Formats: sequence, structure tokens, C-alpha cells
Amino acid sequence: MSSCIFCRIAAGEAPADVVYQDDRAVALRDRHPRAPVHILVIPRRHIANLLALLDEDEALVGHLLGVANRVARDAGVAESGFRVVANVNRDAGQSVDHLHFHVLGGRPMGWPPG
Ligand code: DGP
Repeated sequence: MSSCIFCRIAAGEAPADVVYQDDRAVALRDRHPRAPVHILVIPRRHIANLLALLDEDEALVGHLLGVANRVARDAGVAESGFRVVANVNRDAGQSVDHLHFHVLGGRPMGWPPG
């Protein structure tokens, strides 16, 4: 069994509130939501973060962002606005070493992020 929690969720080996899934991606509600809508979009395949992407992952990244759009629309925040965030490494606060896009919405957000 993988020690990566997002690999385990993607494999159905750990519980999660999954809002969308297909053969390449899973979208689940963050367990510590920072906004009324806080969904994580992850690839099924283990990729540590954006820096670990290979040239051949270009289409996968496009797909993950398409899923981000889809879940934002489904959650009703597309018109009001939402933010897509990928934290990479320590200074950005990456705490899970499996690529994930946060989809945040449902409230006004400050800029720049803290
Ligand atoms: P980051 O800090 O960018 O690596 O974000 C990781 C996010 O993942 C953080 O907001 C909390 C969330 N998270 C961590 N473990 C789990 C889990 O087991 N289930 C769910 N649903 N979310 C998790």
C-alpha cells in the first residue's frame, strides 16, 4: 500500500468526499476547508508537484485544469469567482507531496495571498 495519502484516496483505499473522478483525475473536498468551496484536484498517478512534471504530462495538466473548471461550475462559484492554487515546496506551504490544485471559492479573497 502506498504511503502517499492522495495515492491511497485515488485508489479508493482511503476515504474522501469525492466530487468528480475519471481515468486520470480525482476531485475531493479538502478536509481543512479554507473557503466555503475548497476542492482538491489531483492526478491519479503520483507526481510530487509541478516541478516533477515531464514534457509528456502537458495534456494531463490541461486536463486537471479542465476538471478544476468543471468542479468550480458544479459548486456554483464559476460566476462569482474562484482561485486555483498549486503550492510548490516549503515556502509555498506544500504539505502533501502529490500534485494537487486547490479550487477555492464562495467568498472574496485577498491579494496577494499570505
Ligand atoms: P498543501 O498545503 O498545498 O500541500 O495542501 C494539502 C491540502 O490537503 C491541505 O489543505 C489539507 C488537505 N489534506 C491533507 N490530507 C488530506 C486527506 O487525507 N483528505 C483530504 N480530504 N484532504 C487532505
